[in-house]
Amino acid sequence: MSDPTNLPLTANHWGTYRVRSEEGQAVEMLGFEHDPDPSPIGSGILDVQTGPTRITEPMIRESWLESGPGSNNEKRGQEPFIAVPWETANRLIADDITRISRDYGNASIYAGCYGWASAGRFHHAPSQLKRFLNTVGGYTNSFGTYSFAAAEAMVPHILGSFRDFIATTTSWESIEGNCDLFVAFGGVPVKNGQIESGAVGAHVQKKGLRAAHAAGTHFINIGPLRSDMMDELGAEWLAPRPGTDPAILMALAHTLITENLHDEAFLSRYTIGFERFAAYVMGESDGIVKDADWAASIAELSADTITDLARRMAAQRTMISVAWSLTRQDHGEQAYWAAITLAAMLGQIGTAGGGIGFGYSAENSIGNHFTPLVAGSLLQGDKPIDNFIPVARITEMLENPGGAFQFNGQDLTYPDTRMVWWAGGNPFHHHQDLNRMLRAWQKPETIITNEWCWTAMARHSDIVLPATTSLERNDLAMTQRDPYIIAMSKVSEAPGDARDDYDIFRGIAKQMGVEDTFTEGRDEADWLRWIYDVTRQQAAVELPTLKQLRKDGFFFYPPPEQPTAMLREFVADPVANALKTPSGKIEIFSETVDSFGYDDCPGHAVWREPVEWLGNAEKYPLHLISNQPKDKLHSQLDHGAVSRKGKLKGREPVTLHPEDAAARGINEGDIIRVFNDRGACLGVVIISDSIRQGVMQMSTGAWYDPIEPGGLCKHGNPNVLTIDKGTSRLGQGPIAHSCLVDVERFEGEPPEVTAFVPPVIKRRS
Ligand SMILES: Nc1nc2c(c(=O)[nH]1)N[C@H]1C(S)=C(S)[C@@H](COP(=O)(O)OP(=O)(O)OC[C@H]3O[C@@H](n4cnc5c(=O)[nH]c(N)nc54)[C@H](O)[C@@H]3O)O[C@H]1N2
Ligand SMILES: Nc1nc2c(c(=O)[nH]1)N[C@H]1C(S)=C(S)[C@@H](COP(=O)(O)OP(=O)(O)OC[C@H]3O[C@@H](n4cnc5c(=O)[nH]c(N)nc54)[C@H](O)[C@@H]3O)O[C@H]1N2
Ligand SMILES: [Mo]
Repeated sequence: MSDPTNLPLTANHWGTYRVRSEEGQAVEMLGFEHDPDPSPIGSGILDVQTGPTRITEPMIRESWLESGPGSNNEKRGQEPFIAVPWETANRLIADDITRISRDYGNASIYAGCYGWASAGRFHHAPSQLKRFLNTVGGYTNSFGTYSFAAAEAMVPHILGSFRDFIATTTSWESIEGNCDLFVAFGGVPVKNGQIESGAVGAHVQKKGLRAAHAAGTHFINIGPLRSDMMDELGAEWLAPRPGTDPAILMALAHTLITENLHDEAFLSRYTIGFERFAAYVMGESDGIVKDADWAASIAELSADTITDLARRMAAQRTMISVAWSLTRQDHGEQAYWAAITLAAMLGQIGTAGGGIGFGYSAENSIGNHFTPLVAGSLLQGDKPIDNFIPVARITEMLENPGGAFQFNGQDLTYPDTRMVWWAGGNPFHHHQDLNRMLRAWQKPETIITNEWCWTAMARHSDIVLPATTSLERNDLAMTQRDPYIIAMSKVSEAPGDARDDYDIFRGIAKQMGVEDTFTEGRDEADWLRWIYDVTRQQAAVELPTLKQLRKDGFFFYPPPEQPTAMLREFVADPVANALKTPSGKIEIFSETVDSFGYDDCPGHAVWREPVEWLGNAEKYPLHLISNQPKDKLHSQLDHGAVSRKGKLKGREPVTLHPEDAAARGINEGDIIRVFNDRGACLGVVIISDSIRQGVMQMSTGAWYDPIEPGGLCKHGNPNVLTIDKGTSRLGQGPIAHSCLVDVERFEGEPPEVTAFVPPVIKRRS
């Protein structure tokens, strides 16, 4: 067998792989030799590069093609598609952009287009779409992510930035040997560390956890799932009611204040507004004392556990880790603000292994040791218009053209959307309350999707443009938060008429007479050179030439000598290294946020009851946690072998507590119907006492597969159940994790899963 390190490399959000190809197609993906813990997710693509789920020709929904834009929109997702040549698709799209732009203005084109697409700085589908639309008058964009929208809006008011601090998270090297107590709200589920947006050279999350454990760090997993922490860490498991973390954090603060364990010197030197928060915690401002008894009744943790935890945190070097999931909840701003406040009270911010970290639970980079890289990317061009919506307000935008809404201190209005275009994302995966979204989906006259496989998003479009996968193109994988730069090689030939997103837009741009503006005369190779040059110019060390990089396959961008400790420089000199907040300090009270006058997000961290939680679970008694899937990234590769292997009876597994199962006569392996007023889906039961009683867990990612429009999802997409509401007027983030449901055994013949059966495709003679 030949040396695998001679094989070409490819990269994706779940890792870097050596790829063996046969007859123009990748047949084997081997973990990168520098990766101690490669993820199996990668090879999930091998069996679906071609076959029935692959889209190989441009497709147009029958009524749209025959009767024009806006025809029979209610049939989206059910009607046959007609395969057409590229020239036809390009001409019809060009005409429709021209019509909408002329009659309604470009704000009526929504291309916020949220989604993870694929790794690679050039072939990044959403950037390609946005660049193209900027050459033809612009579009309405989106702001923020589904990952942590509430934090992206909130944390800059407290720390001056959010992104800066996920790029400078205290590294595992700093935790190892320094951190005594690692308190993880939302745990550190190693399934998630398989992922990094943009690239992973070496997976380090497990290694970091093990090294810390071996050096004596004690872990506490606070959350509904024991499996959110590796067994071998011997973690304590506290399982409060989901969504009650802000109340627990308030009570921890209360204990510190009453026992005089808070660090007044730190608070006065590095923060402002502590008195306002303390008055709230002590009940002086609203008459409610946020003590351990108060929190115990909200969270269903014992008061002693809370006071004891506060004392332990004050007595030892403590890292507070807050999972990103805490932001994807009603009032998702509050857990982060409260956690930062508590960390400031402990006075350990900026120390080795202590302070706070955002999302050790989430990605490989959080805790990884790297020098932040300023990587070049495809330019999106000047924006002719700057309309936007907060990313998770898509349904509301479609429902309410011209409607007013508030966001982070701004009064804004929704555009009158006529066209929706997605490239590299899947709202039928990521958005909440899909049945409501489906109703709103009838509003636009034209929906276009660039995709490589028949996702629900593609099926519910009018025009589907067949894209390539990252295996089918050359690119550069680089991200700010991973030390490896990977030269990605084309290892498979694209099937049929599939084109990469650049060529897709180049064709439409040509039709519209703006090809040169779109391409600037560059082809793929020119753009890659340009992107790499920009990166080289800004790099801290000399990067190899592109030719050399291609030859070597990768470059390891050297991390700093000292392990990273978040906010160390600020703590060393808070004047010279002032934060980008109005005061230059950590804002425990924010005049800015207070001035917005939002009762759902006032001037300091507060406890607000979530819209749905176990404290108001009268009608639907179970709290649904729809966390990230272990065998795939979101909906990507759900149709591939790795994800399919993880299904039970072809459907999404659901974990139930033994008591909740017994109370409903449900047994291991039963097909169950999960339901609430918003919708229902099927799943297959795993019974386990490693979940908190009253909580059920069902990962995201199963391709949406309704029995009829708005009906039961046969496959198990939990977003038919989740609620579509903003976290608050400040962040307007999605709140998937605040969701109540009930379950029952599904009786009778279960309907066949058809998620992976392509739509009917017709051909014109
Ligand atoms: N209930 C619930 N819902 C959630 C969450 C949750 O915790 N619970 N989490 C949320 C979070 S954090 C996120 S980030 C979102 C993720 O939501 P998304 O990012 O929208 O999900 P993906 O499945 O990654 O969608 C990416 C799509 O891009 C396609 N694609 C990949 N490469 C290319 C390419 O090169 N060109 C083109 N044209 N297409 C490409 C893929 O096939 C896939 O369909 O989901 C959110 N939804
Ligand atoms: N394998 C894999 N990894 C992924 C992804 C994927 O799709 N697949 N997606 C990536 C993306 S886009 C993102 S944004 C990150 C997300 O990273 P996270 O947001 O951290 O991921 P989740 O799995 O949604 O949540 C982590 C855990 O938080 C716990 N939790 C939920 N609600 C609460 C609560 O109210 N309180 C407490 N204390 N705990 C709670 C749940 O038990 C859950 O397992 O993951 C990334 N990693
Ligand atoms: Mo995310």
